[in-house]
Formats: sequence, C-alpha cells, structure tokens
Amino acid sequence: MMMIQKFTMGAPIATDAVVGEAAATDFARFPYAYRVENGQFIFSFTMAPDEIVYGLGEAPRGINKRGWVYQSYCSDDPFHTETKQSLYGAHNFLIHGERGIFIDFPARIRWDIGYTRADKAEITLYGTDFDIYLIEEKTPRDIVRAFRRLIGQSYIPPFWAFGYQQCRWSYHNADAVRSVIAQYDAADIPLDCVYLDIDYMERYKNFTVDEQAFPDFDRFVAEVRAQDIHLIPIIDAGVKQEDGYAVYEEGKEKGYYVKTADGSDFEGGVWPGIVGFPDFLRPEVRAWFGRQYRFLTDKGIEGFWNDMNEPAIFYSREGLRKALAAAADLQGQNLDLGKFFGLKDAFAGLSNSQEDYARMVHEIDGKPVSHQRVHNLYGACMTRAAGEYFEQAFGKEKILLFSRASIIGSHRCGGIWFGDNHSWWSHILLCLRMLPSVNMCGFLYCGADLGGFNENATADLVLRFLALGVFTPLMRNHSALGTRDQECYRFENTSDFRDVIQVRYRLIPYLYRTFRHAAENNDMIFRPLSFDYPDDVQARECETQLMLGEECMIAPVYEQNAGGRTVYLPEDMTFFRLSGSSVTAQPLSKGLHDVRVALNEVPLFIKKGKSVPLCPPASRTALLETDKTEWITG
Ligand code: MIG
Repeated sequence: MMMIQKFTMGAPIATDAVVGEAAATDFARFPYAYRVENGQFIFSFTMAPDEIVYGLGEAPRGINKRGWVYQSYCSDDPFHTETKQSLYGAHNFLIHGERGIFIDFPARIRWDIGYTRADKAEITLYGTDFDIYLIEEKTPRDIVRAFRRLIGQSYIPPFWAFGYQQCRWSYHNADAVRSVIAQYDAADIPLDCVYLDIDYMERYKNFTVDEQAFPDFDRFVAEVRAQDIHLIPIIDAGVKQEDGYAVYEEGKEKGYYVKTADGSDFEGGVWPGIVGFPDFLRPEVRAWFGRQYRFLTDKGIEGFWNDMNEPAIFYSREGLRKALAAAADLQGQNLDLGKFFGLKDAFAGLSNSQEDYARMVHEIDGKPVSHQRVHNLYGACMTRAAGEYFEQAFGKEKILLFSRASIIGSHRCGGIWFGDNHSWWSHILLCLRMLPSVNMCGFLYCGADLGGFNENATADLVLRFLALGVFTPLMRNHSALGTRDQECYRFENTSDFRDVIQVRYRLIPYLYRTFRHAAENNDMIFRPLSFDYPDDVQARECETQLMLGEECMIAPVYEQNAGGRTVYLPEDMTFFRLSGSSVTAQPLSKGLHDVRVALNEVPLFIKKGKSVPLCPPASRTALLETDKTEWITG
C-alpha cells in the first residue's frame, strides 16, 4: 500500500474529516499544474478520451462526472434537474486514473470536469487554505478503500432502520399516524417506521411537541413501539426566536447563535419565523444542541432526521428590510421592465442568498470566521452534534440519524437522504447514480424519497421506485405537502406493493450483512460496473445498473409503461424475479438481454456460483426469522 500524500497550503480550518495517516508532503511535489489567482487555488489535469472520472458523491448527472461543471456548496434546492451544479452535500472526492483526490476544504469548490474543454478538468477552490490528499492505488476500488480508511468508519444504524419506512409532510396528529400503521397492517404490507415532519412541533420549535395534536406523547410513543413501529421526528437547524422558549433563551444567553459582523445574532426566517442558527462549528454548541435531543429520547424516540441544515434560510431580517424598502421606493411609479424584474428578483432572491451567507459569522477558537469560508461544514456539524451525543449517551448503533446537508467526515455520525426530489421517472436513475458516488465518500446509510417528494406520483412510478429502494439502506417513501397521497395502501393494486416491500424483508439478512461488511471494511455496497469490469466497454459506459456486494447486480426498470428493460450482463448471471411469495430464475449469458419485469416484481441478477439468502417476509424487522433462510444461487 502506498502512503497517502498530504499537501497543505496556508492555514486550513480544521474539518475533522481525516482520522487516518497521511504523509505531509512538500507542495513543490504537488503533481498537478496549479495557480493562485484572486485568492483562489486552481489546479487542472488532462483526461484521456476514454478516461472515467468518478466521485463528488451527492451531485447531479452521471456516475462518470465528465462533461459538466459541479460545485461543492451545500444547497437547499428542490429542483434536481441535470442543469444544476450542487445538491445538499459537499463531497470533495474525485477519482481519475490511478489517483484519488480528496480536498479537505469547507468553502466552495468548483469542479469543471470537461465542461469548458472536453479533455480538461479544472478545479477551483474559493480560498487558499486547504489540505489536499492524493491516494494512489491500482484500481478505483482500492483507491476508495484507502480513502475510506483515511476518513474513518461509516455510520451504522440500528437493525430496524433497514425496515420499510413511511413519511409524509405531514402526519398532523396521533390519529393520522395510527391510521398509517393500521392501514399498512390491514393491507399486510411490512412497515418499521413512521415519520413526524415539522407539524408535530409546537409552532415549529425544535424539541417541543404540539400537545393538542399529540396529547400524552410519551404514551403515544410507547403505544406505537408496542406494535414494533418507530416514530422518527424531524429536527430543523434553526431555533425559533420566542420569549419563554427555554431552548432559544438558553442559546441566546450563552451566545450560541451565528452572529453578524457587529456581534448581534444573525436573524433568518425559516418555518418558525425568525430563528437563531446554532453555531454548530463550536464544540460547546454541539454538546449543548446534542443534549437537547434528550427531550425526545426521554420520551422513547430512537431516530431522527436533521433538515434545513445547509442552512436553508427563507429570508433574513436584513434582506427583507432591503427588499421592502426597494419596493416602497417604487410605489406609485410607472415601472419599466428593468425595474419590474429588479423588484421581482429582489424578493425571489431572498431565499438562501449569498449576501446572507456572507453576513453570517461563526466563531472558531474564539475568533470570528465568515460563514462563506466554512459553509459546507454547517449541516455536517449539526449531524455531529446529534451523533456524538447519541453515541455517548446510548452507545453505537442505537439511534437512527440521517441528515440532508453533509460533508465528508459527517459520514461517521449519520446517514443522508437525497432531499427534495420529484415524482419523476428520471429521478429513479438519479438515485441509482448517486448510490456508488456517495459510497465512495463514506455515506453508506442513504436513500432517496421513494416515489418522489415533489409533485404527484402514479402507482407504477412508486412501485418502480420502491423496487430500486428495496436495495437502498434507507428505504423510505416520502412526499410533500399538497401532493397526492403516496402511501402504498392508497393505490388500488396494494398486493403489488406488498410483494415489492416483502422482497425487501426477505432480503434484509443479506442486505444487512452486505452493509455491515462494507462499513467494517471501508468498502462500497454499490459499485459502478466499470469498477468490476474495467476492460469491458459496455460495462464501463453503463449508467443504469450497479454491482451490489460481491454477489449481485441490480437493474431497475426506470421508464413508464415499460414491462421490462434492456440489461447488459458483463458475465453469465441468473436473472431472478422476486416477489413476496415467489422466485423465478432464468440463467442468462454474458451480453445484452431484454428482461421482463412485472410491477410486483423486483429484478436481481446473481453471478454464477454466488448465493444470496432469502428469509420469509415479516410485517416488522423485529419479527423476521433471519435464521430461516433459503438460498438462491446464480
Ligand atoms: O422547506 O419539513 O427535505 O423532506 O418534508 C421544506 C418539510 C422543509 C424539506 C425536507 C422535506 C421535508 C420538508 N422540508
């Protein structure tokens, strides 16, 4: 194994991403062409025509990142179109040739991977204080393993977090939750978790419960737990500014919120109205915020999802004041187009504005640091606040935790979900393509909102999305306020849904073992086909199938009205069609095939001579007979 080289410029801000060993190397030996320009560090490399560039974790577009420009800048953006450059995570890891590059730097990075010039990658760091780690190994998988050793072991959730989970914005009261459980049970569809979105809180205040909607919450949690269901409440980053709200007041009194240059608290508006943003970058603030989760763990809660931590800001007091003043100035005027659109933009631009981010000031080692220098650390430090508290208070693998924003490093404390996708067929593939990419970066417990979050889903879309979700560690159906109901029992063909979700439960022993193995060995669960078949052109270009563990390949159906798909087999495999109660096997030889997959079936390809255990389905993970396995063999 080659030593990982570490190149440092300036005085980097500690991100705690790296826990392993690397050899500090003189910058004179940095192997890339670089320049420092206007306070930015820019380096580049040329790409051979057939070279694949992997990485960047949670990002738009393909597994092969070539041909686009990306930005590491945690963004609350609910339109995951291919024209976007950033999503919620900032995962600064790239592989090209026999080298992995990890940029340990918490500000914005621009990755031009053949966008300006097809054969050239140019990477721009918005600052000159950073560490870059270079990892040289023979294969991409070895590069990933070496990198993952460097950044430390991935988060492992409790076993029950591998069950099927139902979310909605929102189940507004206890009876709504009861009804979800009852209807899943009545339809005999397995279920392990039901989520509480923001409306369970009292006026969107973290660590409160609306007594009207959820009277006697402790008893309610116990009632649901007695049915082997876990309730998973959401926690938002901002803390509501409100007199008499103890959490807010304590944070205020101790000076724990992100400030502005004049030392006053930065005031931004989110769901609760004006909030304070805890300065999670400070260890004492993390410890304080982490302890607040006790309010809910004391009531029997064992899992959380952390949201709005990019951080998402609908408006700031200052921004709103300016926009309103601009509008007042125009009052009574006959607006020309320039002024009209300027006015429109003044309001449209209020959310997640660069001006606001630039106004925010953190404190690191007692010194003020502009938010823009550490933007990508914010949500990750919120995950750390919760994760570190959970581990210390309850031990490992006890509490489910995942977050929307993340950076490499927070993979040790929690998982991630892929945020506000759409009920679009194309988002099945977007999810598939992110899986190996985030695995490279250490995020193993992850998944997309199955069925799609925004807009209305159809039964066939939800089923095909779920059939991919059968394999994602986080298997959660979620949808937005105002969209069509998306729970499995809402659709007429409930038995199709039962079949698909039962397949998940039948596979849990295998999926859990594969997950643990990947976590404990710093390996990937999902790999691009090109990792395993580097000399096979069709495997190298495949963006719609993935290798899973050592045994399998997955290839979901991702188009509407398609009764199957074309699949490429890089070697002989057996094609299994799995449902709740049936398994059909069809040996296929290396090459292209048209495979037929009914809506109630999950396609799975097993390599020749490899076996996968199936246990009988159960309505809960707690009831799974994991020792009663039959094996299916390729
Ligand atoms: O501004 O809590 O990504 O899962 O349902 C939207 C409401 C805030 C965004 C999350 C989504 C959640 C929603 N939240």
